[in-house]
Amino acid sequence: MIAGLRATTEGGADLVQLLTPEGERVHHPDFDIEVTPEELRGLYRDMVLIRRADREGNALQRQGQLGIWVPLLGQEAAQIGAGRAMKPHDMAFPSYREHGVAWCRGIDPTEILGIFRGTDHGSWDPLAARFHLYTIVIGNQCLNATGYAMGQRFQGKVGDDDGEATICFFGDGATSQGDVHEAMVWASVYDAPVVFYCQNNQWAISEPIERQTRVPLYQRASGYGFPGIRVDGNDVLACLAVSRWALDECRHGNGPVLIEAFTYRMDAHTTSDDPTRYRLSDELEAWKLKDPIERVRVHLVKQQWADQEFFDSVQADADELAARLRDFCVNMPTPGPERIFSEVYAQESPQVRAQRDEFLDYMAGFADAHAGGEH
Ligand SMILES: Cc1ncc(C[n+]2csc(CCOP(=O)(O)OP(=O)(O)O)c2C)c(N)n1
Ligand SMILES: [Mg+2]
Repeated sequence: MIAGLRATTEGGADLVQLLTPEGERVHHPDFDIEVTPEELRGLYRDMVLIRRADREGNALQRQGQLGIWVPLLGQEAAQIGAGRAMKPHDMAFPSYREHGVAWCRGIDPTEILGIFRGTDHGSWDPLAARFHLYTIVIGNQCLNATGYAMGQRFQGKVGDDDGEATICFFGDGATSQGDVHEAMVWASVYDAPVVFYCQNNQWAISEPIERQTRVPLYQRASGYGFPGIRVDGNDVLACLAVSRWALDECRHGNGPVLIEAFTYRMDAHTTSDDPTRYRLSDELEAWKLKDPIERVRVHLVKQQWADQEFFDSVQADADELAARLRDFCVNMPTPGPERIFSEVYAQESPQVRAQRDEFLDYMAGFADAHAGGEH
């Protein structure tokens, strides 16, 4: 079915917004925050840089350097707002599209490339970065996050300003998975300090939000017994404010919280997908007017919080990042196939050693043997 221009371009009366698509600052009775010009410039820079990294990832896939790419285009505010709301000791569990949150956790975008080139599962240490590895199995990370958050609670790590919180990222389609339901039940009855952060980007590959729910997703929280908030997912200030509030609730022992970041997937689901097969371009055009970066740029200019020199320097940083990513990607070594024997088990066993030796003997039988080399 091709969907028409749907009501889902509007978030409704409950939508928390602090910066309109036109770049006007508006106020909210519950979730207002003040940011300095420097902070807002920082959020702008984050969004521009991660969008640029995302576009480069897409281009690298098109040029055969990556097997697949998962674009975040359009979801920069939802991710940077939530990522920048986290304190250093908070923990995040992503799905596979959270390049912006990874950025906020200090993970260099080069570390994501191996996942989509098929050479590793992510090269960062999840505990050190306080950012778990990407999860492709839809909704599964909500169970992991809930288990982790229950541990935070049982170990007495919640209760005051220094408490810890967990945030879990998933999509609108994921809300139809049993894992997400189970996670919310467990989180609720154990008061787990977990923020369920649903990026409702209106689509689960080709399935529209109408096929996931008859009620706005944030309202489902009441069925589990915790608060649910719908935030303008294209408004980085609102995402920052609501996420900060929700994480603070959790660290003080008042979790869980559900946040529905109402946003839009501007590009294809992945580079393997062609969205023109199932959605009309007028929907995309309507969402382009709500671009998360443009409204911050307009606001910075209107407030005279940024000059041309600043915008030029961000552009130069983005160009440099893109060049660095490209350089890293085209020079990435291809690991030898024997790595499967050394990196699956923590400790070598006699059986695995024997299988490895047999495999290496076999590979050595080829004239242009590839085993053991980087090509
Ligand atoms: C358990 C499981 N079922 C199916 C898939 C295939 N799949 C990959 S992405 C996706 C859609 C997810 O949509 P949503 O949760 O809205 O997240 P989005 O991709 O829009 O960020 C599906 C069904 C999968 N990865 N895991
Ligand atoms: Mg989705």
